[in-house]
Amino acid sequence: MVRVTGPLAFSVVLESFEGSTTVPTRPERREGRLRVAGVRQPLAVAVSLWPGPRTYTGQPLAEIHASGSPPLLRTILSSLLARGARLAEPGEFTLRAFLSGRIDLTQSEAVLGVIDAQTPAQLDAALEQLAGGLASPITGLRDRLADVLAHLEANLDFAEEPDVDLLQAEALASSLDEASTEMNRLAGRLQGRERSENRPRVVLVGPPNAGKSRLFNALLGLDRAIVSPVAGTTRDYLEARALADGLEFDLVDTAGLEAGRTAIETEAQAARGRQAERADLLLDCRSAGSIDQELSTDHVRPTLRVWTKIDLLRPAVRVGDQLTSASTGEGLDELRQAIAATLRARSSESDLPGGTAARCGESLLRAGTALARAAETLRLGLGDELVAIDLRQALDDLGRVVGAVVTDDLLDRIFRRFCIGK
Ligand SMILES: Nc1nc2c(ncn2[C@@H]2O[C@H](COP(=O)(O)OP(=O)(O)OP(=O)(O)O)[C@@H](O)[C@H]2O)c(=O)[nH]1
Ligand SMILES: [Mg+2]
Repeated sequence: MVRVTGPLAFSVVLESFEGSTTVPTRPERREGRLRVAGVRQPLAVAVSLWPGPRTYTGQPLAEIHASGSPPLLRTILSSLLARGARLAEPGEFTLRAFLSGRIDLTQSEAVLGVIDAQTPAQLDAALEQLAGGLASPITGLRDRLADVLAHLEANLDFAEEPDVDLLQAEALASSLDEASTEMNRLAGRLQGRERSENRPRVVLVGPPNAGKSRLFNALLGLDRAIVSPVAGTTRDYLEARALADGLEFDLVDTAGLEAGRTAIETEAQAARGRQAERADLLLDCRSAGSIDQELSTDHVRPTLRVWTKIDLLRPAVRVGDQLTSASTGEGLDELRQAIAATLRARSSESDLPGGTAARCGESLLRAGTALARAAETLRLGLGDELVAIDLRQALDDLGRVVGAVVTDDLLDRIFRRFCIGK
């Protein structure tokens, strides 16, 4: 299939089409033959034609469907090129969709998110963003802010009028505070999603000798980590890609939780702490085989409690506890299911395509700060001019998120990550 878009798309395609060559006014599919240089027989093809502006790019769009073979594709392409078409740049279709106002910048990135999605959860998140999940609250807020700003600026133009009165000021200040909180919340959703790889991280933690490394190996089905009866075997952390219920994630083994006595141990503990902080999910391992396992760690990250070595002793369990034995394999499938279910539940509420996260986090935070400052200025009665400055700043930052304010450099950075034809 070859796609052609642009003001001249129809004439370029229909020029050598043997069949109806009238310019369509509605979407149409036509069967016919295409004359191409270098092929003696005209090719049997189907041509689909969509007049603008209700197309992906906002411009007329044509598709040529032919039987697939690389030399045939090359021939069709070169005859289209000879007739005045040119090859699209990476992401150019989506760029045109953005430039014609069909989609906003967060939706353009969502297209990339859909293409790059590795898991159903990432696909869900990207599709939600494509449907305007991030853009609509921001666009709504920009509209409200623009109204407030217009109001303030009208007041400024009539200098003899008093500043916004006190009651009005308080109402306005609290709605700005609300908006500021909303922006910080959105920025929070973006945080931690900036890693270039979108795989979630699942980190094994727990006391020394709890059986973390052996569980790590068992979940991977490989002997990667060193396992031994000596407490404190694992020093550095180990990381490997794992799969649970169709969901890919990075599994991380860490040093047992204890106070470091030597420099190496202290470093191992620091590394464990850093890994735990970055985790999307912690597997807190306790050995069912030993009695001093009451160690409670109040984890900041979502956690599954995992009993290990249940072949040795059955522990008293609480709801949600996972029972496993790396030695008999018992409970491993259930643990995989639980990992996948937890990651899916979490990511559908917090995941956003990584590209958007990296680009917009800063702007949202800046907008949040500007709005909070504007509210403060209003309350202190420091004058409408100062409030207006902060509102303009916030509008600008929010405009960057949805692409109402863009620079060529930004467009280049986003769209060159696409492949050609998207
Ligand atoms: N019977 C039994 N033994 C286990 C099981 N899992 C681990 N072990 C044993 O428990 C000991 C400690 O296992 P490791 O996996 O090295 O423990 P760890 O938590 O990684 O320990 P550190 O790296 O020192 O923090 C080893 O002797 C393992 O063979 C299990 O499911 N059943
Ligand atoms: Mg270990």
